[in-house]
Parts: sequence; structure tokens; C-alpha cells
Amino acid sequence: MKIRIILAVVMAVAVGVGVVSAEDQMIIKLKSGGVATFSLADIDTIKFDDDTTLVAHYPFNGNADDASGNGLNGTVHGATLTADRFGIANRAYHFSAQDSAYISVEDNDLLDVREGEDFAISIWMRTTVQDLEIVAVSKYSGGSGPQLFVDTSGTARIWARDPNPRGWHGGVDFHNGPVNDGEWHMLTGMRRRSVWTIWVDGRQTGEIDEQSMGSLANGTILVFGCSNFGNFPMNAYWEGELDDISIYRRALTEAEIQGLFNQR
Ligand SMILES: [Ca+2]
Ligand SMILES: [Ca+2]
Repeated sequence: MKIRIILAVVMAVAVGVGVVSAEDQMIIKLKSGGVATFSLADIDTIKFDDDTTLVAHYPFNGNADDASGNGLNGTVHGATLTADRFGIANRAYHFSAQDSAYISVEDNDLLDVREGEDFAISIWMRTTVQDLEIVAVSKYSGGSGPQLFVDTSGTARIWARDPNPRGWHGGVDFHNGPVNDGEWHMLTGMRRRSVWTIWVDGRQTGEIDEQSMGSLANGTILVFGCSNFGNFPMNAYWEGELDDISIYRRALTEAEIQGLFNQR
């Protein structure tokens, strides 16, 4: 549940007067009648987020928790914290194929893209893998679901499959150059009505307009760093780093993608 912070002005005033002691508190009165109390000394940042279409967000800053407010926290399987694209320690995850490393999130209705719905997935990634398909984000069950990955030529792609009779969608895979060059890149893949696009570092590099898409809903887990194809063992393990994974139940605008790209 997202808490609407209505008394943050109390916080601003408290901070504005200078010294924050361990006893200073922020008190939030909820519409439900409840009260939530926080020690100001424990608060790092306060963010007002009315974008309920951001269904899951993984900043990977010290853990794999979901920062969207929806509680879709990740479970880490062998991935290790490492420096992010700014060189700050413990703010991204390293995945080793040798360790079969991945992060999983339990299935949730919020992650199910229904018939006709748009969606977007944005990530930061780094890899030097050659000649192998490696998967960054997958909710593919073997029968349905989306997947964002880097193919054997080092090209970023997004596709999804819905159950018969329609089958495969997207697969946008052209003109985006290899992203397996050992540099950090931001990949954004999305569907807006029947148009699929993929973006590298905030620039659209692929587009395909195709048939309407059925429901991608399934009961499988969401995984980062591999594909599960609905079965264990996992495969197509990521080798390298992943960070700042955001999943939206709508398409993003170019300005929003630029905003993500320039976010620190
Ligand atoms: Ca991070
Ligand atoms: Ca589901």
C-alpha cells in the first residue's frame, strides 16, 4: 500500500530549524485513521510518488527490495552487491553464470500484463559476454510473458509471447549496436498499443508495429539475470551487472526515458 504523506511539512519545518535529534519524529495521519511515526534520524529521503503505474522498482542499493511501495521484494540467489555506474559500492548486483546467479520475485497480479495493456521495462546493465544469449528480465513461463535480453550478437531485444493463436510479439532487434562492450547502458523496452520499441541510453533504436497482443498473465516468478522458461534449472544466465530495474504498466514517453537516463 502506498502511503500518501500529508504531513511532510512537519518534517520540512523540523529540518528547516536546524538540528534534528534522535527524538524528533515525523507523524503521518492516514486516511484509514491510523498513524505512522518515524524518527527523523532514521529517514534518508522522502519521495512523493503518485505514479501507480510504476509497479516495481529495484534500485539495488544494498538489497533487492522493491522501492515502488508495492512490496514486490526480490530474493537474491548468488548475485553479489557491487559498485554502480557511478562507482559507488554496494549499489548494483553482479551476476555470474558460473554461480547460476539470479534474483527472483514472487508472482503478483500487478506484474501480469493483460490483453491490450501497455507496459515498459527499463534497466541499467553491463556485460562483455560474446556469442551467448543472456537474459536481464524475464517473466516468461514457457507459454506466455515478456523478456528483455541481449542476443548472441550483443543486441538488446524485447519480446513477449501470448498463448495461441497469436504467439510471439516484439522481437525488436535492429540498429541498436552491440551493448556487450563492457560499458554501462540503459535499456528500455516497451509496448504502446501495437507498437514495440527498444531504446539504448535514452535513444530509440528499434520499432515494430504488429498484431494485437493477448494477455501475458501467468503464474510464474519474475526473474532478473536469467530466464526460467517455466522450469528449473534456469538458463540464459546474465554475466555482468544489472541495476535500477523499473517495471511499468504503461508505455513511457521519450521525456520520461530521458529523465531515467539522466537520473543519478
Ligand atoms: Ca543502484
Ligand atoms: Ca500472475
